[in-house]
Amino acid sequence: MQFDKETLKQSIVRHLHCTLGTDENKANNHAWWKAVCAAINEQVLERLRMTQKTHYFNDTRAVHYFSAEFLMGRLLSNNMHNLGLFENTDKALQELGISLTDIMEEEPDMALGNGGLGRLAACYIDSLATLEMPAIGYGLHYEHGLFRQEIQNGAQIERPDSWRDYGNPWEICRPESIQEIPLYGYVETKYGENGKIQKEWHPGSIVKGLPWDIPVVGYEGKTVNVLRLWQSQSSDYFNWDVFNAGGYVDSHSETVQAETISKVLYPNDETEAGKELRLIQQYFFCACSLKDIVRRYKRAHGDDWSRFPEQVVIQLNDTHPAIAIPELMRILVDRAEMSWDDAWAITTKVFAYTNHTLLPEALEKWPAKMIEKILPRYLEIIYEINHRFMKEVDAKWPGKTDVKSKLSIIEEGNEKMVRMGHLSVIGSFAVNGVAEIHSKLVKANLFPEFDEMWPGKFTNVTNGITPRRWLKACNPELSALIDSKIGTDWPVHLDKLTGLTKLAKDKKFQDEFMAIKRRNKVALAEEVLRLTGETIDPDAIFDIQIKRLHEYKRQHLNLLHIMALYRRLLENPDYDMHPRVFIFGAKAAPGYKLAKDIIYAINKVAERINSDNRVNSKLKVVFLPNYRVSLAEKMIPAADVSEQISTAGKEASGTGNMKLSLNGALTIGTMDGANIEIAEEVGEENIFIFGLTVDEVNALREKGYNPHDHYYQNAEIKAVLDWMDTDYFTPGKPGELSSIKRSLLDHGDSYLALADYESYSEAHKQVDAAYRDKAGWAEKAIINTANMGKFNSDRSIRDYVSKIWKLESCKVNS
Ligand code: GP0
Repeated sequence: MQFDKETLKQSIVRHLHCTLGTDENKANNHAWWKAVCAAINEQVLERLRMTQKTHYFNDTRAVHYFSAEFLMGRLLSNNMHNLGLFENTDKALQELGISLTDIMEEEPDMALGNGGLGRLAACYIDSLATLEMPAIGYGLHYEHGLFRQEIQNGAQIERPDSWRDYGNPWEICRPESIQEIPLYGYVETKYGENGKIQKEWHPGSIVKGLPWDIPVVGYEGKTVNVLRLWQSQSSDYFNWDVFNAGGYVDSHSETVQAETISKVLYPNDETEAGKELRLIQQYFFCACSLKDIVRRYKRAHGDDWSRFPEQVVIQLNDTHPAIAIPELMRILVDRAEMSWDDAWAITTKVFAYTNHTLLPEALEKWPAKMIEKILPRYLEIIYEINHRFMKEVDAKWPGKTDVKSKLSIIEEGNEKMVRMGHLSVIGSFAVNGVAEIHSKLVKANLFPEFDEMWPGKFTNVTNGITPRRWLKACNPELSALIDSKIGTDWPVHLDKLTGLTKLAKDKKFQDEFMAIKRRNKVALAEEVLRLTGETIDPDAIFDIQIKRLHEYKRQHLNLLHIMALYRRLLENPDYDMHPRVFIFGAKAAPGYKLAKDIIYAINKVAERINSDNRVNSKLKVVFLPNYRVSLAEKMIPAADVSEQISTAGKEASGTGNMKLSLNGALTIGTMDGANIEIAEEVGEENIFIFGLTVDEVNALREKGYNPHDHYYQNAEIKAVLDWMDTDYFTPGKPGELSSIKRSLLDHGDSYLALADYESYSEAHKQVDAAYRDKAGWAEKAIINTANMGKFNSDRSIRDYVSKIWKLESCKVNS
């Protein structure tokens, strides 16, 4: 049953009356939004039911995507597009006198993730449903997602995010599938008949896991999979005073209360806090999910475990769910009373692991003591896994204790630590990095001996993004233009965008393409005015850097260059540059001092520049508060320039780089992560590459890097850094920006910002020159869009399916 305009109209009004208890005259936008969601949900839930029935009857092999984060954003627009109901809903609402654009703004983002890793999971479940793969996402139903960012006097303030305060129309509560999860306590060793040792865990407490299902609608609405998120049952209050005082998450009580487990997402991206509650969160959702999987498997296969690895593959999104490996061992050995070897044979056919970073501070380690306290039986199992693994290492490298201690799951030292990366590699049948270069570095630098032990276990799957959300839904005008030129099936066959290549030099097409870009810029300018009070010129170059705030991502390199431009303009009012607006969006982890200082500095520099009428016809800077998926959807279609400027070797892949290029922005970037593959696809003439390569970075470090050399040799660098010590940007408060200077000089500039500065500045001159050639720029922008086919997340999923999961798609009957 396809909904036409009339049916939709009736359904929306019926829901307004019968679900929302209001009517057309009284309803505000929020009520209209809910009524529209309810109307769309009729289709969603029908397809969900059909999908589940089909998968059940076909007893399909399925992938289970375990992730501590799913950064879903808003779902209404996405679901309408994927069901092909967008236009009819729009028309139906028009006839009711309601603006669809306005009511879509009512939807809070589901911000159950920090950044790239969480958004990747969201794109992947979209592609899995689109490709009609039997798949389920498993994660945590955080009551509070990533904090809402406010900017007060230039500084980031964290406010709690309450995405469910007025209910979430997309989630279905499933109390019939509650799981009970043990914690704490002790292990009893028993001797059964014929001396067989049996372990029994006597838990100190039990928590309940309540599942919420979010339907995941594939494109064209054939398959609707689910994302199942676990809530620990809560009743208690959450102490917001502790939250705001910077204590943020952890309660001071000795044992974590059941209800706090799923209260809040840890806001640290690419760092590990080592907090007990975080470990419990990981364990909690893995244990609930595995029980759920086992229950479903047993329903079909009873106690015959032999087919388990044929039916179940579990993808670990980073090491956050690695505790699932010993959990499956516990189920098989302690519960199903299987021999260790049989259990291990099954386990190592079930798990596969994706590595997302090489940053040492992001590689998870847990104190063995902590695991012992919370999960006593798991520590024993981890020791046993390690013990047997050490024998293998010894067989391969006899007597080499250094290799053993390097590879051991247990890091010896003052405090014994459990290395979750090692556990993941050892317990998985496949390990992948997320871009070509990153996967090479994973093998060569992070896990070389593991690669030697198990040739072929390591592989690459380059990340991707869903073109449904990141082009079709967020850039409707460009999508319509593309439809008119190459047909309408590009959202599932993104390679077809190459059909635009032949139009790249076509004057009329260039004009249409750039006119759309300009209208998107006008729309963003309005948003900027609304959010910051700043007026920006749509004819300026919109130069955008959007991502988490991290030293390795080098927002401060961008800032140094902005300050340098400002200085050039002050020294020479005729300094020749096309007007440029630098636009930032970034959240900093609440405890990451320097990251917050950089946000503050960007805002202070922005204030000074924007209010300086000597320069602000040519230069402006805006920092948009509370960067999140729904804001990204407005910024990306309006970008001319995409800043992807991480230190080579540090950004595993990047995915914002793909989104921006797909929408016709040109990248200024280093040879890092997927930038390298983007350059390959679009060609060197259509991207601005600068800076040290991975090899050059290593060579420089080898030789000994001294940032002071750049400070003394480059007058502009010196002037700009010294400027930070004055009160020019912070009147009456000199030194407020000095921490950045100190990090670059006194603390050694760990991410080589100064080493790359000159090359970056030169690349920006090329950007400026290129933009003045209107036709040349349009051609480059079109070529960028045309060549992004590779970065469709459908391609990534097909790679996972063929290289790792060995899944088959399953048609769901209409
Ligand atoms: C990697 F290790 N990433 C982590 C992490 O804790 N959080 C996170 O978002 C990111 C990488 O930084 C990335 O390069 C990558 O593309 C993404 O994971 C998905 O693989 C940022 O885009």
